[in-house]
Amino acid sequence: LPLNILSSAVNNQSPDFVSGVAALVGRPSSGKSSLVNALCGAKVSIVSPVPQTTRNAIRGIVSDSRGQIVLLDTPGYHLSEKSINLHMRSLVDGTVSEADALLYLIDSSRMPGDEEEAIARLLAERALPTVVVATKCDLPSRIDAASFCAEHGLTPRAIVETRGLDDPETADRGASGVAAVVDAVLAILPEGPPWYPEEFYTDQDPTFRIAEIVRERAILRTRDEVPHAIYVEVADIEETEREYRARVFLYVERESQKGILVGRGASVVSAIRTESQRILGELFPKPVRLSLQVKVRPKWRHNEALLKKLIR
Ligand SMILES: Nc1nc2c(ncn2[C@@H]2O[C@H](COP(=O)(O)OP(=O)(O)OP(=O)(O)O)[C@@H](O)[C@H]2O)c(=O)[nH]1
Ligand SMILES: [Mg+2]
Repeated sequence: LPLNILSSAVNNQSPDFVSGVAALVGRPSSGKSSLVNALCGAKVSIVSPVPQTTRNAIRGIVSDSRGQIVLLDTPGYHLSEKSINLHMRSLVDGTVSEADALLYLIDSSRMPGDEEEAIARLLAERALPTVVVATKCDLPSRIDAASFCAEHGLTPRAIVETRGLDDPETADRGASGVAAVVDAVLAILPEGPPWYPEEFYTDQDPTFRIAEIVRERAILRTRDEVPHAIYVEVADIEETEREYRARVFLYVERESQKGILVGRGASVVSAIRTESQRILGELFPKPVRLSLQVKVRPKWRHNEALLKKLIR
């Protein structure tokens, strides 16, 4: 299967080549995963309008002649005492500790609230080299990132605006602000060799990518509490000469949610399957054939052992 980590490095680097980890931090739905995908020029991290879509620290890789940025997408920083949110928040804290630089995303279309204040406090304490990204500048502005940072004792090395990244595939790297984000991050990373071959844009294993694409499609087809109640497990993958075949379970917490996810005459789960296969077909070198089954696992979001496995 593709996309395993290789140890060989890019050789044609300049003497002042930089490399390092840049972690993306921001409240839920601030546009972190959309920015990672735009930076990498590929679908690395799943995106939806539902807050708390990302549950893991997802790596995307950006390389050019000046350096290599290892991006770490993180779950939105959400103030809630539910155990799943505690797990996600501690993942963000851990990710920030590993980073050489931070990308702090401030959604310019939303009023800052307690959550934004809490993130600003956290980042001010860490004092890592930071690029602030004011996202969604195509929408009416409700916050001025520069004065917000000044009020909260943050001294970013740069403030960059991004726009139009709800459609990262068509976004122009210049006009959308994506190229400026790359320039700003390369300017603050330490000198060092590349960690991945130049052509790599992620290090996720195929099993995780399949699970995430299926979860994205399931989130986009459901509403209210259902998206949050879904987790996906790939039971097994088989590779034949022509295709990959994966058996996938979608778990929800209640019978009623299962009914919604399956849909009348299995219409919803069939649509999830078709869409996932189409997207995975573009990501993998061969077609991916899925068999999906919806199952109920009561209160999985309170299962500490499972959360430890899922959120990392
Ligand atoms: N108008 C507009 N919408 C955007 C932009 N960037 C992202 N969005 C939308 O914002 C929503 C959330 O985007 P995500 O990239 O999933 O946000 P996130 O920060 O990763 O969210 P979590 O993983 O839930 O924390 C999606 O509906 C995106 O399409 C932008 O530049 N402009
Ligand atoms: Mg995300």
